[in-house]
Amino acid sequence: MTTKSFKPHKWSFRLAFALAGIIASSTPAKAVTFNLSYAPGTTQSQITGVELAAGIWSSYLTDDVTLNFHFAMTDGVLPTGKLGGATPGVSNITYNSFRTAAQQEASLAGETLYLPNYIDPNNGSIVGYNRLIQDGTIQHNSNVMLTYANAKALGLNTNQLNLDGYIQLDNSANWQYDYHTGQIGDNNYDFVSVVLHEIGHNLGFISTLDISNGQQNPIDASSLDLFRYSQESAAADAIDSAIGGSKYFSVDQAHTVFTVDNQEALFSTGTNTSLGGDGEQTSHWKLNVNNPLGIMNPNLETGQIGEISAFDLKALDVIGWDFVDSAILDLNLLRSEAETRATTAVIADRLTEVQQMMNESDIYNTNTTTTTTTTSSTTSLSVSLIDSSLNMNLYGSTNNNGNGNGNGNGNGNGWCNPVWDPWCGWWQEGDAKEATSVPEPSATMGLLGLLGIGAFWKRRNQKQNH
Ligand SMILES: [Ca+2]
Ligand SMILES: [Ca+2]
Ligand SMILES: [Zn+2]
Repeated sequence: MTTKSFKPHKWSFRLAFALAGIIASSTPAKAVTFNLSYAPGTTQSQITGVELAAGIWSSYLTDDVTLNFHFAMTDGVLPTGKLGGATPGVSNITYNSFRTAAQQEASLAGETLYLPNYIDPNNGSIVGYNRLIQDGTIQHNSNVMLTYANAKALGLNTNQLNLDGYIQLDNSANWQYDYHTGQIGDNNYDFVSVVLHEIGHNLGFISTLDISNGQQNPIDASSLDLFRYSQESAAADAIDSAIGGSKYFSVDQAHTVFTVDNQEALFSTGTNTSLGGDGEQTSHWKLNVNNPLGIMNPNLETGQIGEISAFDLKALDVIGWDFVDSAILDLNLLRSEAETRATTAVIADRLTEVQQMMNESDIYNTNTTTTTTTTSSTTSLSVSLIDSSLNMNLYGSTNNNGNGNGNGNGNGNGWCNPVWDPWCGWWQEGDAKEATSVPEPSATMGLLGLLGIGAFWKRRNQKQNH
């Protein structure tokens, strides 16, 4: 009797196990693979959180690519009030390369992709795109900025070994690691939500407008910026690359605002409030505290959980990603898979590679792009390149480089030198629910370094007066 009852039990257990392997697969047949490494000191809960966030993105994105991201918890490195930062590798490619690849992908998917065009009046060929810039004029551009990951999604980056991006979260925030339960305490920040957000930037949800900050010769638009319009720019048959105003996401060449359930996809309009920016980096949806447009909302509240939305997915779709919009997330399964992967996670110090990636990118040093440079910016180009090669030590430097001005970064561990490297990355900031619901301006290190703490407080007061 004992053997008889034992055998079928063992058999059915095996069958159940085998079936589980088939039907409970949490990722689509084709999915993005994340190849993650972690700085020494990252805890197992944190690694599991990052792996869960990666697993969630893999549940949506079906591109057959492997992304190499490095993760670190940092102390006093991010600008004050920022929960996390993304530093993607970024490359500058011709608009025609991007356009050809993106159109090809869209047609394979049976979709129509509307991209802005600037047609050469002499021969009728598409040579770039028109953009409305800060001074109200139209500029013709023939290059575009893509994150390394974005380029991979389009088959334009075949480098399998290099780092594609760096993510850091602030070690001092009151983190909680319970995304899978949906329960985050009123005084805690959800760790996984912020990682999802920073991965989003690395995937290509970036804007270069904050870097240009309204200057006369703005650096080339990012792929996402190609879908940023205003009524004014639409009338001029151009994308809108100015700070301030009202900017919307359009996937039909400016005719309509992309909308889901009557909610309009609007973008944040810039950290430079003196130019009319709303105080948030342009690489985000418009801030909506209680009803965010998606994971790329600029802020996260305590107790809040961020989710990838149809808005986020559409934005990634048009810049080159393929996705399944019907993904049903089994968070408990994804979480257990993440726990398993976390036990064999790669722990490594890769800051030299991070720095190399930044050096090779076309944005982390000023004016290294192929756009026309003026005499004065050529001067700063040579200065910044010298700085890069000789003493741009972003991590663990004991030299504050004149940044010890009380803005929270004068700790000898500078994230970025605001004088030579005005652009350091994209942030997500945290807002405590019990505090004012008006967000603090997400000023960049560059602005803080150049304008000083006085300007910071002034702008903050302006915000609160609204
Ligand atoms: Ca796509
Ligand atoms: Ca793709
Ligand atoms: Zn962000």
